Amino acid sequence: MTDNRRLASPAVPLLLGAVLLGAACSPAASNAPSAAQTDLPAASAGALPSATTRPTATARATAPPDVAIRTVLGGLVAPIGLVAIPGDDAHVLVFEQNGLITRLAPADGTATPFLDLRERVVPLRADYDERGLLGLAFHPDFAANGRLFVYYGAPTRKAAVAAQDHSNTLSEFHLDPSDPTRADPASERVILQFEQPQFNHSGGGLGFGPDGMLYLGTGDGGGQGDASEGHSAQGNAQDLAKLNGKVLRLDVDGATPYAIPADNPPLGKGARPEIYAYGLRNPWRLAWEPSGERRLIVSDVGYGRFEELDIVVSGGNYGWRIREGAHCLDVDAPLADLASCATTGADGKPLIDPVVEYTHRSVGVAVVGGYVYEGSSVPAIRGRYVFADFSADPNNDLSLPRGSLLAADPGASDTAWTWGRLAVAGGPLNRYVTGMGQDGAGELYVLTRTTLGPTGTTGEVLELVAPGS
Ligand SMILES: [Ca+2]
Repeated sequence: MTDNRRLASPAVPLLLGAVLLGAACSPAASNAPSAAQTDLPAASAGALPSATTRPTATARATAPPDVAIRTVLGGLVAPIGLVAIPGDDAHVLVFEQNGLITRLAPADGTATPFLDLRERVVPLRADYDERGLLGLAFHPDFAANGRLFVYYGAPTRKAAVAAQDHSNTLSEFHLDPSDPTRADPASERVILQFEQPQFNHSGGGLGFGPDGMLYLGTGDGGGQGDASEGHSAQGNAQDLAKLNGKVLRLDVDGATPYAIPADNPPLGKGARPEIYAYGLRNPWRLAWEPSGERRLIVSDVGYGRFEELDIVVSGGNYGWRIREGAHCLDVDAPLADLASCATTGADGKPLIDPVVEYTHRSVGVAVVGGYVYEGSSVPAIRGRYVFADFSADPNNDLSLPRGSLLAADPGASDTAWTWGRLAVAGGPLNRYVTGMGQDGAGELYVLTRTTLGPTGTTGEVLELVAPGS
């Protein structure tokens, strides 16, 4: 069954029973939810399904709170990211899925318009959508050159072609020389565009690495199982001729609009040279460790059962759609436990398992990558990688917001990290969590809303603070 057919079915409350960042395509959330859930083996329905998953014992609803939240800004539509402005520790940019970018002083909540891309972003569906403005990153020399980059879904350039939903667009803007508190909306320069067959799984992780290169996480193109119309026979994520389902690495200083870094991995004849890593489904967020090895941590949203964090290295194959998390996957029977599957991709290279994975039954349906905490206001989480999940969907019901905060302990090993829930003062968040943010001092923020779709005015910027503060 194609995603389009499923989307067209009036009998399936897909947009409330399904969802974000690809969890919408879960077969458990569409065709036979009850059977799918009850068919899950006990080992998979619990919290500890695999050797790569070692939750800590810190996380029970009754535990003392690890963190508290402070509302910094409300009344937004769909905030999904917050990034520190280089050279200006007093301000951050908050970006929303609908294309609005706001300059915010977290200390007092002062917010002013920075850039409005609403007319350039593909029109969003109010009930549920994964398109829109998905990523924002400052050039490493932003304080001197005023350059910043955004990744968004624009109306497709190929309207006459079947299975083209929108054009994934990476663009550069620069500050307005007459008002450096804003970007110049006329300064857009498109760096890269590529087509996306479906409305979901556009990725969105965007950032400059310690090496000065620009990294972009791209989704597999959407639909279900990386096997819908417009997807390659082996899936887009395993097709090195496509940009979908990858982490790309570009040198935006070496040429116009970009150069291929000389040390991008050699991936063979026909491979797109922008590809840094592949076999990803929907790499929604990415960030580097702030010190030490500076490993690249990518959150890859799963299909029907498993959410994952990956340490992404040059030339790595992260398994999708041969595997989901550390588990074999049959896209035609995605809830089945396969005894075995390929351990390498078509190129013979090994598939790399996640450092953290969790089940939909144990936590939630879509992992939201965060940051290693290096701030000072919450000593209890210092050094931990703080991340989130969009929402739990007990009984395939996503109509209530049930986002979670999580934290992992980056270890020396790239094979298994301990992790657990963060207990929030006052109880559950009761919000959908759509993104994490980090200011110039390393303090962390959570971007939320209480509507499933990108509509309304329930969007909030929450700061993580110490309990009792
Ligand atoms: Ca994977």
